[in-house]
Amino acid sequence: MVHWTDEEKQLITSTWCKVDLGEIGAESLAYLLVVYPWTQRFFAHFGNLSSATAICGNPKVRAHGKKVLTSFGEAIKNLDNIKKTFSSLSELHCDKLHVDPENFKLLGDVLIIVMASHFGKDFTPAVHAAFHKLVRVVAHALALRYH
Ligand code: HNI
Repeated sequence: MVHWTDEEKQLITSTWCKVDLGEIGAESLAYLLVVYPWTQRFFAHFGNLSSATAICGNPKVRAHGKKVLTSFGEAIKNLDNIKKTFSSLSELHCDKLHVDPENFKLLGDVLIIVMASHFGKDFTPAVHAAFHKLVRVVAHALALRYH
C-alpha cells in the first residue's frame, strides 16, 4: 500500500483547495488532446476537435475536464484508499472504454504542467513531488482492472 507522509498529505490538500476544478480540468484535458492527438479518438463524440482552438473552446471538453478533476478530488479525500475509490472507474476505462493505461500517466503529467503554470513559484519542488506521486498512484489504480 502507498504510504503518505503527513507533509505530503498537507501539501496536497492545501494546494488542492486552491485549484479551480473547472479551469484546471478544462485546460488539462484540452492539453492532453492537443499534445497527444491519439487521445482524441476516445472523444470523437464530443464534436469539434479539429484544431487546438476548437479543442480549447469545446464546451464538452471543458465539462469533461471538470468531471475528471472532481474525480481526482475524490482520490485526495481518500488518499489511503485510492484503489478502492477508483475500482469502478477502472472497470469503466478498461472494460468499456478500452483506454490504454499509458494515457492515464499522460493525463497526470499534463495536470502537473497546468498546475505548475497556474501556481508559479508556489508550485515548489515539494508540492510537485507530492502531486507527481499522486498522479502515478491514480494512474496505477485506474489501470488495476487490466492486471
Ligand atoms: Ni476518463 C469518463 C475520470 C483519464 C477517457 N473519466 C470518465 C469519468 C470520470 C473519469 C470520472 C466519468 C465516468 C462516468 O460518467 O461515470 N479519467 C478519469 C480520471 C482519469 C481519466 C480520474 C485520470 C487519469 N479518461 C482518462 C484518459 C482517457 C479517458 C487518459 C482517454 C485518453 N474517460 C474517458 C472517456 C470517458 C471517460 C472516453 C467517457 C466520456 C463520455 O462522457 O462519453
